[in-house]
Amino acid sequence: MRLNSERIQEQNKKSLSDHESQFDFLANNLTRQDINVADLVQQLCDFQVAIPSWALGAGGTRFGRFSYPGEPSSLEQKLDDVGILHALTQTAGAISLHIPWDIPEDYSAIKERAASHGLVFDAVNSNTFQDQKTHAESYKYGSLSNTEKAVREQAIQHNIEVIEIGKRLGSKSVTVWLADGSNFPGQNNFQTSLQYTEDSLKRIYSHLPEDWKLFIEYKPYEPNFYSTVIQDWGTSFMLANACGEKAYTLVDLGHHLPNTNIEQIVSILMLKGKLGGFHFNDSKYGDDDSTVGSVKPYALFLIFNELVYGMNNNPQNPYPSWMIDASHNIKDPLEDLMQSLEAIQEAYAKALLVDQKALREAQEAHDVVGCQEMLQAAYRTDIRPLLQKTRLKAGGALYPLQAYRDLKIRKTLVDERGTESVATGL
Ligand code: LRH
Ligand code: MN
Ligand code: MN
Repeated sequence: MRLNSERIQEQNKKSLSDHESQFDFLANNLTRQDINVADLVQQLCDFQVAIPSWALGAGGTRFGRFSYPGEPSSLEQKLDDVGILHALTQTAGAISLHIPWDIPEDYSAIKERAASHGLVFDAVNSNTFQDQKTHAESYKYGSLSNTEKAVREQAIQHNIEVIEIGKRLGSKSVTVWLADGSNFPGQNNFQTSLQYTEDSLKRIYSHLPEDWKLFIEYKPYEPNFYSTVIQDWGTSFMLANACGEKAYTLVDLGHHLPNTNIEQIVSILMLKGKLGGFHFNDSKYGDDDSTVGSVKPYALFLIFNELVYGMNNNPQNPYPSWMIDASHNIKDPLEDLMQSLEAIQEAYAKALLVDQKALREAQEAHDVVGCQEMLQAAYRTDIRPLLQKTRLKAGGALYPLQAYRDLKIRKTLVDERGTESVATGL
């Protein structure tokens, strides 16, 4: 399925004049506040978010899975789906693969296909939370932390293979998320589990190419419900420090206990130069993997406010790698991803409106009300015309979701792939 730019431009024509008047109104307001609108548009154009290969099909839970018609059933088709998202939004210029869910067969064909959509390969993700038919050992009692050397060794080798796959694709980072932990008190020795994990991660780290990064993801619970070895940012940070300067903490928004102050975590990690990557999603309860910004949009804005501050003030922290890590049980995955992309861009754009210097001064003057007003004024600004302008400039759709529906893209995918195709992944 190819979505050429002529079709998108044709679609844009319908709403161009509406867009122009809304944009002019906003741009005038922002200019009056001494905000450089052209700079804003450029910063938004440069902001690209990776799409995980496992988010293109319907997710499901342990209670059931409802497939979505026209799901991509091969890596090629997944690339085509991300290509559609990127063509419409111009902000999804990368794909992140989970191994072994999406192992390329013909590397040059896959790379060509990605390039034809303007996509690059973001972090590769290892999987030591599911047993593989080709593997002798089981991860039932853990992987990198397992008390059995043979299991740890298998998990280490898998991660090394994932790095090798990533090298062939042009990825520059590997993300390790461990399900390791325990389900019952007394099941594991906490210290031994952590020590084995550290030793195993160091082995993986020693295979990392010079210009690569190792991202260590944390999560408090699930699938284990008593303890998780890498339960929080502190544990991930400790392990990243133990591995070395190419190892970083990865923050997944869904991997926190309710009400955790994620913006503060982001800020401290950036101060210490250790925020490597980000997985966006939203949740009401835990790792719900809901559409970004659907439940707590203000919290997302506050997180972006810290990210923008860190990107401006913390040269010790590399530019973070951005990815959506959401799943969709009932929605069209592509529509859901477009909603997530829009929410991310919206939060980023609003955070860019905050006058960091004025905020700093108000903080130092202990003007508590003033500080809050500044944040809320930025948050309450309807910046959607700015996002439309950014997409228009980059060749995307003014209204991606509307264009997707009007152009009947899902129908075309179903006609091509059938209603029975099933995507791999969670
Ligand atoms: C774990 C996680 C991690 C996995 C992905 C499938 O909950 O967020 O990033 O790799 O889900
Ligand atoms: Mn994640
Ligand atoms: Mn998760």
